[in-house]
This record gives sequence, C-alpha cells and structure tokens, in this order.
Amino acid sequence: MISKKMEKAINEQINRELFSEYLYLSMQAWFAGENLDGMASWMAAQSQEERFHAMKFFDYLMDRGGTVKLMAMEQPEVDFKTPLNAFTEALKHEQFITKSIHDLLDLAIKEKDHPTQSFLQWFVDEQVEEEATADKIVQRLKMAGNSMSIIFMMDRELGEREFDPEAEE
Ligand code: OFO
Repeated sequence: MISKKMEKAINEQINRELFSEYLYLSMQAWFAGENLDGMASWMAAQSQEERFHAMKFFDYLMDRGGTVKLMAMEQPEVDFKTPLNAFTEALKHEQFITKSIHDLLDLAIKEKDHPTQSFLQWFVDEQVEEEATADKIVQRLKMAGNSMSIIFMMDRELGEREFDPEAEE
C-alpha cells in the first residue's frame, strides 16, 4: 500500500502530465492555424505521448492500492507567436517536468518506497530524451532564423513523427 504522501504527489504528477497533453494540444492548434501542418502533427504525437505518461502514473497508483484524484487543469497559452517561441516553451515545460520527476524520486527515496523508485526510473530516462528532442528543434529553428524555406523543410520533416506506445515501453 502506497503512503498518503506519495499518493498525493503522484496525483499531482498525473495532473502535470495531463496539463502537458493539454499544452501540446494547444500548440497543435496554433501550428495548424499557421499552416505548419507538420509541426501541428508533431505536437499531436507529443500530446498523445503525454496522455500515455499520465496513464502510466494512473495505472501505477491503482496497482499500488492508491486512489486516483483528478484535479482542475490550468488553461494553456493560446498564441505561441513563432515556431521558435513555441518549441522554446515546450523545452522549458519539459525542464519543469524533469524537475518534478526528480522531486518525486527524492520523495520515494526519503519514504524508502522501493517500488516507486523503480517505477520512476523509466521517467528519469524518458525526460533526458524529452529535453534533448525539444532542445535539438530549438537549436535548428534558431539557425533557420527567418528563412521560411528552412522552416517549411523542418515542417515536412517533423510531420513524419508518429506516436507508437509499443516503442515507448
Ligand atoms: Fe511527460 O514528458 Fe513531456 O511533459
């Protein structure tokens, strides 16, 4: 049985992962409105991945005999201004999520909750990838500057991404 403290912290993380889904969905809408359909599709895949993360925490909490409590969601930004700004916001959000995963792990260690420590390791590794992916796109957009031909080329390339839950496991 999981402790009440750990249960509360995991419920807060479910909320953060669902907010991530919501945020990337908002970015998807913004990119679609800018006719950057490849980047919109990349955000759609990212949004699906976040639901997958939320459900991993959800299922884990149920498996440990905890109670899932869904909380109110913050409203995400609507106008992301430029592709560079949108991906920079995505990177900052991933850095925030990484910190929250590390805080959860610190709590699991403090509580001597070994199953939760083991469960969280997947997320520690996943966040390294999440940050690296967003950072690479930010760096490339910085190099592209105002060149619409490079931005359209990146749009085509990013549109090839698909979310595959099996590849995640
Ligand atoms: Fe769930 O990793 Fe992004 O936010």
